[in-house]
Amino acid sequence: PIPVIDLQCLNLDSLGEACRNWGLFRLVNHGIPPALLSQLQDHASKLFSLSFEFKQSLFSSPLSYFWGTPALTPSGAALLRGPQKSISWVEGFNVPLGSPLSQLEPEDPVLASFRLLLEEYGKHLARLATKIFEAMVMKLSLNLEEVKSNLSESTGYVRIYRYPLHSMANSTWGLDAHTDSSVLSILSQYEVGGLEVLKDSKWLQVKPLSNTLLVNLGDMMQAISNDEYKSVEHRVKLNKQKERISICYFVFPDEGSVIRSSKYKPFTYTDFRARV
Ligand code: AKG
Repeated sequence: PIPVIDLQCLNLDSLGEACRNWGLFRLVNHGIPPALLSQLQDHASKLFSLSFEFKQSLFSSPLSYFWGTPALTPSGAALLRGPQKSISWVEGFNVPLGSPLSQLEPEDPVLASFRLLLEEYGKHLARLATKIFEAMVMKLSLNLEEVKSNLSESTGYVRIYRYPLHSMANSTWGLDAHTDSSVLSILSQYEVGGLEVLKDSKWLQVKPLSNTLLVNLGDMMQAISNDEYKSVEHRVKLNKQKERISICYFVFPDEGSVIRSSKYKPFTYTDFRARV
């Protein structure tokens, strides 16, 4: 079973084991109100149900819209593994948390309430990311001050996905196998499953559990840990009956900041992006 980490009584040994052996874990007692998670889900569904033209018109707003590929932002892996495979059936929004969401059209009621929820959610995510990252660094016996200066919660971003239902769900991918280039990714998935992770060369389903978040380590964390921790390969299957909505928060350092690890040459976030 996928490891479970309780944030209220954080056990560093269990955390280290999950990071080494799995590269992901379920997070419980994270302190995010269940109502906030379900409201976000409802609002995301409403946002996706708006017209394509409207969604496209948000392209250059802080909620940049994509369809088919999350191309505006780094999609993974590069320093450690080279270019990633392609991705397919998905639409979504990228929301950089550091950007002024207040620029969103205030007269649109769906956007107005979505913005408030995202701002609230963003604060929780920044809190979780900091706590989890610090615990990982402590477990790795790295110098927190040195590594921490690389991280900035405001440079993380949220990506909201909708995977449409698809009659050929077995042969069509929402997201093809990939790793994340982030330090950490914190995923909120709802009732509809589809996420799979690679463990010991086998694909395992990661069923959604209520009020449980999923944390997966990205390539940057693998590099920071000198490969002790693992950036886990994952993919998303489509569903024949139901569409799937998920919300993922990617933790990234400031663009110019240099990440040092003894195994790799010093690298920057931009190095990771450049190779995608
Ligand atoms: C990613 O954002 O890297 C994902 O794999 C998303 C996973 C999901 O939607 O459950």
